[in-house]
Amino acid sequence: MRVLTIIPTYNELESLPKTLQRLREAVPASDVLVVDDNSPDGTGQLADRIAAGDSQVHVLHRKGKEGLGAAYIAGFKWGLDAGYEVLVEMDADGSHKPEQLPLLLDAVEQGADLAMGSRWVPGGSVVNWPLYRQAISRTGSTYARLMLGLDIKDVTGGFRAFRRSTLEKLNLDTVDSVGYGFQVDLAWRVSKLGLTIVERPITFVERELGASKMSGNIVLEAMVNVTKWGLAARWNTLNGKLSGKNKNTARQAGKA
Ligand SMILES: Nc1nc2c(ncn2[C@@H]2O[C@H](COP(=O)(O)OP(=O)(O)OP(=O)(O)O)[C@@H](O)[C@H]2O)c(=O)[nH]1
Ligand SMILES: [Mg+2]
Repeated sequence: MRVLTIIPTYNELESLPKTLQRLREAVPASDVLVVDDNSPDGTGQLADRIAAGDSQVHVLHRKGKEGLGAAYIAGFKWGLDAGYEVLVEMDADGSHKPEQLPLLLDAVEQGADLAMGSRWVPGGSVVNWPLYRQAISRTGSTYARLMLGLDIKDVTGGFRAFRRSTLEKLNLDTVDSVGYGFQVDLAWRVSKLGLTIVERPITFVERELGASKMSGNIVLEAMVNVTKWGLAARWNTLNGKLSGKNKNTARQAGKA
């Protein structure tokens, strides 16, 4: 299968070279697309220099910082246009181990429509993550699971392999979530389509270099969106049941 690993970057000058080197060694068959949002620290130019020496590395330059979600959508479109069969999401900061990517690719090869790296299934773990981050992540995942009725343990995780046909069904132009909400949004869309999602245990390592882009706003956006989607889904179900009942009542009235 032709695989493209998409790595969104914003100010990842220190982390990107090592991540790219590890990825190219761990999964030499995968092409790579760095999607840079015009990082002020020059990550985009660094990526260009690496790409100049490696025909399997590509760079997509975007005008400015628009968030992780927008960067991935642009990357997916680029990859779909180029004909890739599997499209991978991976962070630049070393949190996702390129050496574990084969676990996800194997799952897709065995039939999964979406393979997700998971910190919260047996065998999964986090390294050097402060307790408060673990608490936010676990609580966020549990809330999304309950609200959306998702059977996924790590809903916000960002180490994923999508089968091409899965992305083609997602209506990417209507996705506008930015941060963790984007990951939940995509997982939920795949789940609603009834496609096969599998979780594989991964070891998530806290970034060693550079600064986090996580913010209170990103967490808030995810919470608000999950609540909105969950309530809308319940409303639709209720409405469906009510209109079904009304039809039955009308039918019975017609018979009488
Ligand atoms: N292109 C682009 N990439 C982004 C943007 N925001 C974050 N990223 C990248 O997305 C990946 C994840 O961002 P992180 O800052 O590591 O966010 P996080 O993993 O939730 O936070 P930490 O756990 O603190 O690292 C990294 O590769 C970032 O460089 C953005 O607006 N545009
Ligand atoms: Mg990170």
